[in-house]
Amino acid sequence: MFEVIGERINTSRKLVQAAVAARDAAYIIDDVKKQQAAGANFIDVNAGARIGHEEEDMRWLLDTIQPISTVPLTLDSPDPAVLEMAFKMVEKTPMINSISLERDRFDAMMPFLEGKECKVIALCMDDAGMPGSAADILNRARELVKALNKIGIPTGSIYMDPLVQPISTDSNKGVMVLDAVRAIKAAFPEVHITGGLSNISYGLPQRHIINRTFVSLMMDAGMDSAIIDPLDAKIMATIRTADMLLSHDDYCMNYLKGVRAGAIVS
Ligand code: THG
Repeated sequence: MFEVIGERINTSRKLVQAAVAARDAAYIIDDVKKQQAAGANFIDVNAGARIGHEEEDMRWLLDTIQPISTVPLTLDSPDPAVLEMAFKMVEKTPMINSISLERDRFDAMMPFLEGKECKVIALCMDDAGMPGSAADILNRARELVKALNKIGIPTGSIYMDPLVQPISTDSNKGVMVLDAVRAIKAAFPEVHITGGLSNISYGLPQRHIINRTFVSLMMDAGMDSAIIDPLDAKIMATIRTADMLLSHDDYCMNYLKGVRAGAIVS
């Protein structure tokens, strides 16, 4: 079944940043409870936006969220030291967001991840920047799987993020990432595919319809997880419906449950 990573606890969002700065625990707790009730399978926690405060903000967020979280957390930081601190704080096996092939980050993350039990989001990013073709994405995915397997992370614990890029700058960017996802799944059937989706619509009007249509295409290609806003009822309904249409919902049970709960309307 598709796994939803709830993206709302991120200090790049104005209201979350204000709540974190004011140490308003009630706001954060309410938001996490809403994401869980809406069907989030993981809660992403990103404290990166208040420069110079990331470590203390992450610590406070984890102290605040952990007592009420019913699902595991996705620890979201580019800073290996913040991830290491956060990893030590959590009780449920977390998802680490993220590792990439960028030299500094890769070299710091490898010893940290070695032998650990966790899920890992692996970005198809290296020091040359964003990937330029489907083959480029596949090559980076291969390197990441190889390196992670070597330090004891099984392929089934890897969530590959192929990096979605704006279609407004190059009309092939949709097909490029869809082809890459198919190729990664053909080479590594056990690997998960995840990522943010909203980059696809960057620079275009009416972004939600683009994001929603794109997620169903990505799911057909093999995406089985995404970092999204679970309170966006329309994208959640699209995901539940696409999951059923792609044979991931025996007897249409989840779809019917969603309809009865009022979460899926046409
Ligand atoms: N891949 C991986 N991790 C990621 C991303 C990714 N983590 C961060 C990000 N991308 C996904 N998370 C968010 C969280 C919040 C928002 C977008 C992505 C968001 N953005 C509003 C906007 O852009 O309009 C901010 C507006 C506001 O509320 O102030 O809400 O791709 N592995």
